Amino acid sequence: MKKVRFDGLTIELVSGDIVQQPDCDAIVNAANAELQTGGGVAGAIHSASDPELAQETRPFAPIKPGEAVITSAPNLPNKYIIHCLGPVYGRDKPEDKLLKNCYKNALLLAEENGIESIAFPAISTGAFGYPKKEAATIAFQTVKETASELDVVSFVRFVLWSPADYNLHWDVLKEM
Ligand code: AR6
Repeated sequence: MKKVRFDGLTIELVSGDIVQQPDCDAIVNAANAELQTGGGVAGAIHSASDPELAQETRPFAPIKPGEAVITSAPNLPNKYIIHCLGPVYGRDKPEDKLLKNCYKNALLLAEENGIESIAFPAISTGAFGYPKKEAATIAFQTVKETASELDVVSFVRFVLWSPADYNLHWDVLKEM
């Protein structure tokens, strides 16, 4: 586990599973446009949750790349799930702006909902094919740029699936 402080925010990196972050008010889903279950993070969250989640997301769908919506977190230890649709690398353009919008919109939605602690997966870096180092740079830059707009949100965790992803993210963060 690694931690850095920035402008009143703690940014933490861990290796692990997004559905096992009981100490965070909200977890972020790397969703599909339909906000239904799928592979990777979306599959893990919908499986660990309840069919009620798919019912709660349905009225919001479809969402566009870069958008974020918030729901409750049935059967999970968190209060909220923030669902973000990342860009498909090579298809949804401009990818960097769309990925940035995901992180920014999720953080602002957290702020509006009184969320103090939030856990992100590495959005778009699985099925959507975003190169991990570039995605990590955008993720951290966006958190830093948005920090001045956040009073309530004070803790941002990145949950990286593999030790290799964790190491790559730490290399990027410490350079910044
Ligand atoms: N906890 C944390 N990270 C995870 C987990 C987990 N349980 N499982 C995978 N990862 P992805 P995307 C990592 O594919 O690229 C889905 O099918 C994974 O190694 O979940 O935004 C949806 O239905 C990768 O680094 O999200 C969408 O159609 C990162 O999380 C589509 O995939 C994101 O991988 C979204 O693709």
